[in-house]
Amino acid sequence: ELTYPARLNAATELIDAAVVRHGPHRPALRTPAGELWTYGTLRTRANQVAQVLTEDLGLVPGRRVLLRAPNTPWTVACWLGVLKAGGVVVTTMAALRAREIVPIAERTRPAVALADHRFADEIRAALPGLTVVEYGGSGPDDLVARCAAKSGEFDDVATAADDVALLCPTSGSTGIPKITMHFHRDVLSIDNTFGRHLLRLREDDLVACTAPFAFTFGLGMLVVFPLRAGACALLTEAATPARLAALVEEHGVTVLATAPTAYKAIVRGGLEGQLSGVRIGVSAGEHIPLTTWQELRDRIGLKVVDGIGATELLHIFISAAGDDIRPGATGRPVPGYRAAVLGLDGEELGPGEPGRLGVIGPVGCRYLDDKRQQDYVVGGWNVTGDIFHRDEDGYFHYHARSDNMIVSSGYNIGGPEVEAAIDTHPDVVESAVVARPDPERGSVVCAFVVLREGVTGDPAKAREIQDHVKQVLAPYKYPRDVRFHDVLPRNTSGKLQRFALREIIEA
Ligand code: 3SK
Repeated sequence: ELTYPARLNAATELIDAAVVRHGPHRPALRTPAGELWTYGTLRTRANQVAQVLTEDLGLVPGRRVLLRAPNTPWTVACWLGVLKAGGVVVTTMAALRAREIVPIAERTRPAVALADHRFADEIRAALPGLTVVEYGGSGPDDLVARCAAKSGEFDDVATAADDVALLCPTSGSTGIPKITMHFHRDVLSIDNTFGRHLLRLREDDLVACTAPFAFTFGLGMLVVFPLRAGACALLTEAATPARLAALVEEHGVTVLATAPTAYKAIVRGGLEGQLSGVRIGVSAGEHIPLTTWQELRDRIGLKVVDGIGATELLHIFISAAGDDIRPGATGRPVPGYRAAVLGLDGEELGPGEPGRLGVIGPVGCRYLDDKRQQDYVVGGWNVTGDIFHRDEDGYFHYHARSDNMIVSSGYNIGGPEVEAAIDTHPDVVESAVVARPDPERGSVVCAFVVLREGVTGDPAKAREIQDHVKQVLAPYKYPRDVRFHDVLPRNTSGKLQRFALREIIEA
């Protein structure tokens, strides 16, 4: 049982406590360009951000701050600074486009946005009326310049352990974002469970992770776990698998966390030798194929720690590490969590029977004002939408996703959201999107498109539609496979028959 004091500020525990425990001079954050922030520097800058927010921008505890930026040291300072000020961080993927940010902002109603200078104009145009403070640019109002004028001394707001700290949007299968809420104690819980029992970082570790902070896999791997251990994070902005492998070797990364797609590409490219200094490899976002796992073990002795997590539960809740790994299985419930395979009526199924995964633990799903809460939390279980079976020894084995969510390279892509984007193309009459199995990415988005009469469905038109989707949605959501049909299969009530589309793909 994990217990926390009634008054708890996650940022105080993450950075101020770390400075006391590990000293101000230890490296906390590094970048491939050679930037180095010590624990002392990070604390000062996080305090300065909190000062700007409260003294200049009038932020009061409980108000929300939209954070829009790639993984940079200043983004970490902003994230900690908002929590120190008692604010609530609204995390957004840098890859999202204006039309995806607007519904998130409408739901979360931020008081202010902190944005990397490369994203500031887009957000100003999308959300007129919102105060946007940018950083990393050169203007006199830049957050970095404002921080330089502050003392760096700040008394963190004494938030309650169950005050909301984070609002993390997750796209859901409908494309209408669900906003998950997480408390200050939840931030520490992920370290007290997965971090402490499975990951076990050391002070001398250098951690790299390709996931953005807005994907809570990245937040845990690059911010929460390293700061709790006194370790250092190497912050890389989007990197190809080849670049990632080179960075790992060049910088002496000892802990690597990425999606199976990257591990697969590294193995396929024969680059795994560059990972030979990695003592822990973590894989999440989707299930790592057994062949990739075995190749890494056989070629470089790396036994990758697979894990399943969810934004709703903040981080990983089933996993295995070291000698506990059973190749092919995801693992067992992380200490602190219980898991079960549930039948259609919510009954617990026995070994070998596939069903819906249910999880209970210190972090649970709390959607902000959303009736879909009742679909996720059923009979006390968090029902994640994944199909698993449990074996006789209590290891959980992954089967598939149960909804219309397409998981591609670890990204969750809501089919209807992509369809809505395709349908805004002037030549498109209607479209339907399904997952097409893919050896590299797990699945890719496959779109069946009906064009206006007289328009030819050729490769050029397919590319045009792909480009169109990339303009209106985060580019990773675009359909990699576009097929043209005269009509879409529908039943007599007019309902789309997706299974018929899947049959076409399989044929
Ligand atoms: O969505 C996931 O798969 C995930 C994995 C690890 C940590 C957090 C998340 C959301």
